[in-house]
Amino acid sequence: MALDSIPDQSEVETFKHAVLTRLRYAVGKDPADAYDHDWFEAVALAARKYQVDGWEETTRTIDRSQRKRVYYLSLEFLIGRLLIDNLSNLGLLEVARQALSELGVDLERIRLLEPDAALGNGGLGRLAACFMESMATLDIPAHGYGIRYEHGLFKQTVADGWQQEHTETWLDFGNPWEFERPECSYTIGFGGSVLSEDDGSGGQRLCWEPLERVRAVAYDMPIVGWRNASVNTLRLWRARAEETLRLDRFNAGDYLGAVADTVRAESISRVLYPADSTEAGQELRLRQEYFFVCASLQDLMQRHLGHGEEVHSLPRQAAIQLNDTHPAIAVAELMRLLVDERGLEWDEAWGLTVATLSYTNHTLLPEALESWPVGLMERLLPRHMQIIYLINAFHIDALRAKDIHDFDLLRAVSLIEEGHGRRVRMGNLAFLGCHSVNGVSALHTELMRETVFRELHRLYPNRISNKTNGVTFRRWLFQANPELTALLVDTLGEEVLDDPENRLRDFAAHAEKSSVRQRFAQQRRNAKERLAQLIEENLAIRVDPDALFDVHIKRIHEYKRQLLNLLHTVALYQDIRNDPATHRVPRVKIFAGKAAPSYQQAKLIIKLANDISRMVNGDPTVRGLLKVVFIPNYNVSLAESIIPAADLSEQISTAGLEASGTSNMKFALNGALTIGTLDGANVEMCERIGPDNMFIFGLKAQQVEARKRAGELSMQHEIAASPRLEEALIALGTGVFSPDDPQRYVALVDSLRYDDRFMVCTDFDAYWDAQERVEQLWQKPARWWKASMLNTSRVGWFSSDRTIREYAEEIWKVPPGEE
Ligand code: 26V
Repeated sequence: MALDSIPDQSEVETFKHAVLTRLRYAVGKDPADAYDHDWFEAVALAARKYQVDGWEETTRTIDRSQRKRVYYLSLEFLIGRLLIDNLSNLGLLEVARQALSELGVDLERIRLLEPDAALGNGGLGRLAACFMESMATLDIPAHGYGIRYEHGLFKQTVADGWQQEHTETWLDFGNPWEFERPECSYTIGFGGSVLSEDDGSGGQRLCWEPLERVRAVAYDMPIVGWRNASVNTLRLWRARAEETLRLDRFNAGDYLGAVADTVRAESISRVLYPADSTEAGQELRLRQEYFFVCASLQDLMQRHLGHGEEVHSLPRQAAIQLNDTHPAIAVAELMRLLVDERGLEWDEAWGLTVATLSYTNHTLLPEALESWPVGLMERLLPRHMQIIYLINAFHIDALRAKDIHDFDLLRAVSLIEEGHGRRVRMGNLAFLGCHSVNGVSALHTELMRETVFRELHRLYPNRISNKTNGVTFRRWLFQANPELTALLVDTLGEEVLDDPENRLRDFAAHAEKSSVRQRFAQQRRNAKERLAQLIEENLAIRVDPDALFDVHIKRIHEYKRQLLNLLHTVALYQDIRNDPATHRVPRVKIFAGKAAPSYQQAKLIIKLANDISRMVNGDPTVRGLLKVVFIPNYNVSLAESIIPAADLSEQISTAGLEASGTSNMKFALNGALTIGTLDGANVEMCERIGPDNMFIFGLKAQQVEARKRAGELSMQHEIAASPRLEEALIALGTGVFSPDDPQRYVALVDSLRYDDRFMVCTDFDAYWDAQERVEQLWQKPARWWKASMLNTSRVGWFSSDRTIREYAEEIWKVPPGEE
């Protein structure tokens, strides 16, 4: 069925009945008194019924077939809203729309009442959510495991230009998609000591006696694949105290003390860590990591053994993927389960562990690589620390046995970082304990081999492979952009919905037809009008939908170079002021993104965007030519509104630093042209889309490295050679955009002049020139729209279905089901 085809009336009646029954018996409301939110809940519960039917079937089929299962362990799942996702994958979208309209309810209105589930920070968490959907679509028996945070990523508001953080409360009205499973819970230990006990056959066995115990309770969310393929499970753990109320203390009048243990235990699943990882040095973060790993391994082991399998067949029946190093403690935990609890010999346990686990790396930035102080590990996870020492000793001994004595090499591959304060390197632990280690784009994988894992790669040359990221087209094209989807269906046939990876290619031929180009341009125009409306409602700023929408949306990080874009904005502003007559391309610069609460420089960048916005938008000389907006509270839903409305996608990280990027793919899929560096997946996008249909600029990764090696990098030379850049820096540094506090950007400008770790000044002129090329092409609409359509047509390969097929075949050895 096409997305907008006319639904069968009997299905509509059935759905209507399902909604009304749930409204009455689950929500407890009569249609006459129901609020919009009551309707939302009733519709979600009705949709859930269809999910559950498929869920039971999937579970039965997998149990019967004894197929190998995939376990995706991730501290983050950035899910977003699920109503349209679920209805659409169930093939019920139009049925629901019609049923509700016959009940006098507007699906468009109630869908906005669903909170945006933000159990993740950015790309890594969103990738996990796309993967879950693709695995269900491809009939791969998979479980996602994570934490059911009570509070997701903070809500961002902007007050006087500064980011403010507010607690996110997605569970306030309950979560209609989840099933609490109180019967499925496990004990998680912390602290205590390691005892040696008799193993019953004359030997000794080490046994961990934790001091503190917390319960992990399962909450399941069904994940339904496209066309109702499989329904898999996302199992999220909630921390509960073993004993919720200490009655003795309560009766003695100590009301706080009575619940103190509960508060401590339950804090583990209270809130998502908002830094992409720098400040995650806290003990609580390590507790979160171990908590969900321990619960997940117990759970999957119980399933494995429950099916009559024995422990030795684990790698044949289970593939466990570690999403970054956050779950890397799984290496030590699985060893502990096998050796201490099941009595296996070390070597055998090690073989099983390595064969079962695999690890994905998502960043090479040194400050983002996880390591834990040995002291903290010893206190919180004493047995794991011993196991890590043992792994390290066996590993180093094996190297010495191979006559490898090079001190620098041994130091580099050790699990323990010696220095001021010894630390456990989680990246090295994951590398050694997994049979497969992968990067997320070709360039990133190459850099993994050359930098962070250089020495380990020399020792294990077959371990690292590449799996370039992808995105689910169901959410990022069909749901986010129904109008473009309808155009694709009209021109390419319905098959495009089932096989966009291949079918989209045929859209290229249509790029030659002016009638199709016009329709393509029209759907963009409509999306831009809707975004303009959203901007006006939120910010009281009017933008012209005919202007070029130049969009930079992602987490705020220095390496992502929002500053480069802002400097361009300032230079463009000054250029227009100097000579408004020569400027012919009206532009709207659109920014959105959150800064980690403790990342001062990122917060200052947000303030700068807002300062520039206020100044530029209030200046009548540039009116009609330049507008700047910062849209607060970037999240999945906002991305779904912005991306279809973008003409230009900003992917301008310092080359070598963005592991992949995934919004780059979403933009191109929706036909935005990319202005970008040869970084992350941009490189592979360029190979497929063609350099004529993108605006590539700037230093390449190797050039960035060469410049860094050259040392003593003063930017004076670049700045002196670029009067435009100099002028922009002077304007910032002298308070032109911050008259209330002229000093505000002095330090920031100095860091660009004298340090410029991210090569903003170096790349400035090249970026300026690339932006000029953008304007030239924009002034030739036929060529612009052709390039835009070619983007949509040529990005099929960046589907997460393709990525998942590669993981399944090459890492997990799980064949996809019947598609
Ligand atoms: C963490 C940190 C923490 C310290 C400051 C700098 C910094 C920069 C990045 C990160 C991200 C950690 C992991 C992560 O989210 N990586 C993202 O993963 C995406 C999915 O593979 C990928 O597309 C993004 O390029 C990558 O940044």
